[in-house]
Amino acid sequence: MAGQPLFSILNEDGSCEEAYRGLLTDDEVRQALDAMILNRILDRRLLMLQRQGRLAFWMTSRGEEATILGAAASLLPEDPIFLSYRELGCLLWRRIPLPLIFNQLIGNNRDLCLGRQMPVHYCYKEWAIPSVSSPVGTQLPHACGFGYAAKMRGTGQVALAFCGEGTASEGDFHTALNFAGVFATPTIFVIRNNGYAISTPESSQTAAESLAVRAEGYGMPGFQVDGNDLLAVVKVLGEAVDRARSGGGPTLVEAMTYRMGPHSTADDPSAYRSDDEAAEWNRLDPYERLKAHGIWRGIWSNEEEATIQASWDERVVATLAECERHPPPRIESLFEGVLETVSPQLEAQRDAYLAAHRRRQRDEFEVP
Ligand SMILES: Cc1ncc(C[n+]2csc(CCOP(=O)(O)OP(=O)(O)O)c2C)c(N)n1
Repeated sequence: MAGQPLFSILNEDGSCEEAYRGLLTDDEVRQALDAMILNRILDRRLLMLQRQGRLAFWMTSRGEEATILGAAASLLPEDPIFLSYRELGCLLWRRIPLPLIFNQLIGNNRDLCLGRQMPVHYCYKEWAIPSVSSPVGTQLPHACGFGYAAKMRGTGQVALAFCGEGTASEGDFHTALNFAGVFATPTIFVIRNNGYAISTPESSQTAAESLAVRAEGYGMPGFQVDGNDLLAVVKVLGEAVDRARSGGGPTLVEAMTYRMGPHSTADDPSAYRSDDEAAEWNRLDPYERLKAHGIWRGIWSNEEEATIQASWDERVVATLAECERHPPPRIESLFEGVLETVSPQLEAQRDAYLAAHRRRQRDEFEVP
């Protein structure tokens, strides 16, 4: 319960109590390690791509993978995940094909949303990933509403929403948790407490002993968990999912973790935090802890890690090159796919815009 010591399962040497071993199968531990490796390769490569001017924007998730993957692993494929923006790992856990992810980031003509959203504003209906929305916190009432609808329709689905500890200070957080508590919706709220909201430290977000204690005021269970311990996250979220699916209502989980990289490609963390602090969290690196666990289980090795790394590296480079070859969406698509019937006013605006666009293109290519 909220207020109690942080719940962890993994010991320093990667071992765990026998009772917890079954939380994940050997295959699931391997899948999580594989996803973490890919997540880190993407974090590094996409950051470089942005620096080279080939990508507009990227947001890192290095250090937070256990929280993100642990949440995804606790759900069924049909349970929607309302992302904030930093949860690439959920897409990897659900095995959304890499080209679909890259097409979104690039905003090319194969992007399912045709470049209408910023990079990392994912939307994959087929994988139960509703659209990411830029104003932080809006995903929380969305998840609550989805849970309410699922309850009324009896679909058995559970909705999970992520937010950062900074977003927990938004009004939408209160709206969503209060509604979810009152109507006992099958919704799980996961706060990724990664220490910072861009440069604002977590200490500026609350005077209470934790964010998890807020759950009591909303009439729901609240838990703090070691967010860098995949097994601990799976244990706490697995119980929350079972409770929600069996009619027990919502849960608030505060996962204590650390953003090891910058907030986004427009941030320099050395301006607001010390190297010593980052080094301390390096010791708790969620990948290293899960790797130690895999070795302890006898299902993972350094050789296997190197082979998987090399194979993903190669696939990522080739897939990126392929996706960069696709042109931007047709300019006309700006006016398509939103309204079933286009009004005469919009038609006139479209025609004027396209005529201006053609004129601009002609001027650009005309030799003076
Ligand atoms: C309503 C609103 N206010 C401000 C912003 C600008 N903004 C984008 S991300 C961010 C920080 C959010 O921090 P946190 O919730 O802790 O999540 P984290 O980025 O650490 O994952 C801010 C202030 C925004 N997108 N929406």
